Amino acid sequence: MTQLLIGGTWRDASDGTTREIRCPADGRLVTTVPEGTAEDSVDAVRAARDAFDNGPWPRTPSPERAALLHRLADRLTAEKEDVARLEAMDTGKRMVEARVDMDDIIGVFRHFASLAQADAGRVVDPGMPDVASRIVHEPMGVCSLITPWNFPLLQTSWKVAPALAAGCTFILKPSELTPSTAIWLVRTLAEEGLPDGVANLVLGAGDRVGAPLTELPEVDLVSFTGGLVTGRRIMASAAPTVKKVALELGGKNPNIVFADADREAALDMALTAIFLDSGQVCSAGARLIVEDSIHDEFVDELVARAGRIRLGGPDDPQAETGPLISAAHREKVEAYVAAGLAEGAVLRVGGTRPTGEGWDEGHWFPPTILDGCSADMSCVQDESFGPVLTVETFTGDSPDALEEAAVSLANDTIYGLAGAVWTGDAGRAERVAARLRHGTIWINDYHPYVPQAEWGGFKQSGIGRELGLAGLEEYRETKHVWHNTRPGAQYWFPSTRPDA
Ligand code: TXE
Repeated sequence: MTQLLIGGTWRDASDGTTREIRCPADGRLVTTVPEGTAEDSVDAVRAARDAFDNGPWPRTPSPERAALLHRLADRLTAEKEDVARLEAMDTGKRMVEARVDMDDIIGVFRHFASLAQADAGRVVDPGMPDVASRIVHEPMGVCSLITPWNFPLLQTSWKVAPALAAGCTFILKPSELTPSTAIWLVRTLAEEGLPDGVANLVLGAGDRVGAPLTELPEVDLVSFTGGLVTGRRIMASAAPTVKKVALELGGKNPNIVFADADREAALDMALTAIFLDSGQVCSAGARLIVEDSIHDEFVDELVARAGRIRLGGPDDPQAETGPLISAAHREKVEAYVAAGLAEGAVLRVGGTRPTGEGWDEGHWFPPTILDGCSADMSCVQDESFGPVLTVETFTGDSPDALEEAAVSLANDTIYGLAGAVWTGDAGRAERVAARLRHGTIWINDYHPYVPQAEWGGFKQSGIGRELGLAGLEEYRETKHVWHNTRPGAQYWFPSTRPDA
């Protein structure tokens, strides 16, 4: 079933428009889906509102909500290969990576199932004998969940799992480029007994279907993962009705390597940091900030290894990373590289798309390294979201000055999602980690995350946190209940006394 799901009914777009989904690796037709309209979004919001106000889900006991999340995780475990294939076809990523994503998603659903009963509230001591006072957490309400194309089902699970655990209803709008696993998800939730109207699915481009999801007063929360420019627009459109907004807007993440680091580990992970999933990762280590004394040796080896990374599609057993998501995105990455070169960066490897048979049908771009960069260049400040690494160096005439130089480069960005520091000196590692203004810091590692730990950005990388316990709290309202157990008139206005 490839349709919209609104209030428990599967249907086509109200104006009958459809969109072809093509695999970014080779252009093959994957599926055809409805391209929704603003009218469809309005209907979906109303359905979610009705399910929240009048339906059973917000009042379903938390163990039952947890059980449903576990059943979803069971279904994904059983259907892992099929769902991974849907993801690989929509994104062009290798099956190997899509399978890893599925394992992560199963973990996310189980994590929020385990939290559904967590932190139910607390008793407050009001300091008065005849008052019972308590804090309770209630579901936030109707949530618009807007997700991107790089890890489609994974990023969706970071929103859907806590929304359901908390007792919310939602409208899910996946990226128009990668809708297939979102369709699987809402269908499977319905099959597992989620009441009608709790999970609604609207497909389509943001400028067609987005406005009602971010503007209508019936929506209580908008949770968005995507680009900074779209994030700003969504925040502005949610402002007039004072919705809660949760935003994850990517980053320009520093990867600091001191000369005393384990050289082989730092080299290997510098490659993974930026070239995993062809750089289409919000936490990609796109800025290598390397101590000047090891720059030449370190970057020469990095360039040699980057040039050996093999590109290939979902089923290519030799492939080590996949294509970019779309022709438009590749053009953006190419323009970003061109701007870097115009500003004086030195191209060390990559930089031009492969051409010829087997390449022309896909959106390929090779691992690329721009050396000789400085913090005032646009290629160092702007997110490319592609396989492009910029290299900066730091030096200092004392250990403190060295650390200061590294930290000040790493914090010289409007973003603040993630970053890493590589050093053999544990004290230095902790000092630098403490000063980095980023939401996740890896010490002598890059990229691992677990659903138990919060994820999100400082500065313009976003607002709020996903995963961890905070990732559940985003979907809950806090209410104070005050119960006077011995009520009596107090006559604040003396003239209103009956005997006055
Ligand atoms: O993302 P958009 P795009 C960054 C990356 C990339 C840039 C643009 O730098 O190059 O963003 O990518 C929906 N109302 N990231 O254009 O526009 C859209 O349909 C409501 C970082 O693909 O942010 C999709 O579902 N929704 C990132 C989602 O927003 C709207 C992941 C993301 O699309 C909308 C992806 C509107 N007005 C890109 N306009 C990360 N943080 O990981 C668009 N959308």
